[in-house]
Amino acid sequence: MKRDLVFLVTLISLAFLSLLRSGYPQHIAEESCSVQILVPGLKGEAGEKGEKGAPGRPGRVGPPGEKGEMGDKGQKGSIGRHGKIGPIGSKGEKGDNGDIGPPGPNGDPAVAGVRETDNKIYLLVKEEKRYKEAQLYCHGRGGTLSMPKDETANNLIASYINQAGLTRVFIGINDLEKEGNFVYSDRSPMQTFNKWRSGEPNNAYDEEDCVEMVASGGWNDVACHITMYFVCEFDKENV
Ligand SMILES: [Ca+2]
Ligand SMILES: [Ca+2]
Repeated sequence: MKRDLVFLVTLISLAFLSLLRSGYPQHIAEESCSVQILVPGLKGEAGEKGEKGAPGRPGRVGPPGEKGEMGDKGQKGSIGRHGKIGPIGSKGEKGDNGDIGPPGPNGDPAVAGVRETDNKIYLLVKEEKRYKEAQLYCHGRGGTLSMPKDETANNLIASYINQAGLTRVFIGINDLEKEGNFVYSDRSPMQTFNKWRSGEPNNAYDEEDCVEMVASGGWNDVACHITMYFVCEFDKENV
């Protein structure tokens, strides 16, 4: 481009100068030997490509884009911490009664607890037996029908039968071998201590050879074939 312009200016300058010198166009031919008429040559080849220019300035900030679509749901979070303990609730109503439980094991009907002294154990047996059966029962367990030989023992047995709600029990005294000769069930003879009730022993109907104690602690001879509860005694040394 620049070359074309230079060429054009040169051409115009030369033409103007030639007019000034000749005044007439025919002078051009006459003076052809001295004045060269410049005719433009052929267009040159394209030049080499220039180097890459520096980067331009950044453009202005564009307007906000449209709102995007909602993203996918995130992963489930971990378990949170325990909350604080709440206040104590009000008392509930009384529940229904529970079902009746199964029956307990059978107790020993013959035994109503025991009583003890320093060297004796007394056992009230709530089984009605004749005197000799009662004696066998006690003997089979290592004892005898009870033999109150002093006030203390007699009071203990009396208290025992009272607490059991009884009125009479066999004790270990009899005159089976010899009428009127009372001995203890271990065959030891009666001593000075006795608790015969007033008028006893009376050997009523000539058949009373065994002895009962009544709730007051008093003694009475009775028939041996009647049945009643009885009290055994055991030496602690033999238990
Ligand atoms: Ca008698
Ligand atoms: Ca009697």
